[in-house]
Amino acid sequence: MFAARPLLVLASLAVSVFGATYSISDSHVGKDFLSAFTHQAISDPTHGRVNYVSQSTALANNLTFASGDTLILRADDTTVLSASDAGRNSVRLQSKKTYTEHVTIWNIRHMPQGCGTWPAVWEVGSDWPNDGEIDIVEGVNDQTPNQSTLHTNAGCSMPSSRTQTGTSTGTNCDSAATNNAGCGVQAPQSASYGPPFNSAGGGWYAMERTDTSINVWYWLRNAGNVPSDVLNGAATINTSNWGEPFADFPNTDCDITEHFGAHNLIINLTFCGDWAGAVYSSDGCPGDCTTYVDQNPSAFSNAYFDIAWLKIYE
Ligand SMILES: *[C@@H]1O[C@H](CO)[C@@H](O)[C@H](O)[C@H]1NC(C)=O
Ligand SMILES: *[C@@H]1O[C@H](CO)[C@@H](O)[C@H](O)[C@H]1NC(C)=O
Ligand SMILES: *[C@@H]1O[C@H](CO)[C@@H](O)[C@H](O)[C@H]1NC(C)=O
Ligand SMILES: CC(=O)N[C@H]1CO[C@H](CO)[C@@H](O)[C@@H]1O
Repeated sequence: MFAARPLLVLASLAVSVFGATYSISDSHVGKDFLSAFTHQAISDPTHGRVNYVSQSTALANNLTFASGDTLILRADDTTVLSASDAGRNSVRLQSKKTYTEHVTIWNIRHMPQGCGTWPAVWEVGSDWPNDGEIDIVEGVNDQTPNQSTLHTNAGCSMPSSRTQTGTSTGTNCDSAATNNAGCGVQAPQSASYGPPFNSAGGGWYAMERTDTSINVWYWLRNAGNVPSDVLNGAATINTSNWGEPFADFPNTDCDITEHFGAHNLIINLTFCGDWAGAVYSSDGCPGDCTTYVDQNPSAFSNAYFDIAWLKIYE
């Protein structure tokens, strides 16, 4: 206990030392997402009960809707599926550009909710896990682990004491050694995810990746402390003024340049699978996950993202 104090003081100094200013490099709103991102009609490596569709199919079925300052990404909520179908139609978008050191700010009005849902906003390289993975927003079955996680190859871990408002779920980021759990941090407020996030009108998620640290923040829509550069999506931002992140991943025992390569930005919505399916019953959801997803399309009427904008700074 005694030793923890000076460590905390040092760590909080480190946040302001590592904060930096950035200029905007990409700004996406409404229809911009259709040209900046690719819809990937691929099979889900995490075995979800999902059928990712192409952009033309998504637009034709209104699963992807882009207009004005709105991007809606949703799952089909009308079709009853049979066991032989591939899964519930949904979308997975991946940015065409890749980024190394950068900041992203996602202005999200609504995220998918419902039993069986597993939405994620995240970043990953072409060679997993050697290029690393940064999960910015992720959760399952409306539970609010409101979690951010790193997944890497061997040799990347987080110190037990860090300057963050969230709670660590594990310090070893090595996917192979942790049964793919990685090193996660849970946000301090339940409203950071799922139904309570949506009731609050959503908010902003921001991630800063430098060669020395990865930090994640969120601010709910009506929070009194939203930094003005985040609120306004300013052309230049200064992360030094953003306060303590909820998740702080320093390079103390993890060489970030070695474990993280160039990343694409990804938004996806899957169902059941390795995480949502495994904890479906213990999360209080009815029956069996695959059957529920197949037979209850109307249960997914709120399984959608509504994104106001995305800005990327370098
Ligand atoms: C969707 O996102 C989850 C969470 O990051 C990921 O584990 C899963 O592999 C993704 N599925 C696809 C097909 O991208
Ligand atoms: C498509 O979705 C948008 C957003 O939810 C909605 O406003 C619009 O009416 C839908 N279009 C059709 C043809 O259903
Ligand atoms: C960024 O903010 C920090 C902390 O308020 C301040 O010291 C620094 O001068 C700012 N940087 C710029 C370029 O404005
Ligand atoms: C509902 C809820 O609050 N979920 C979790 C959000 O994260 C914190 C940990 O930081 C958990 O204690 C909560 O249970």
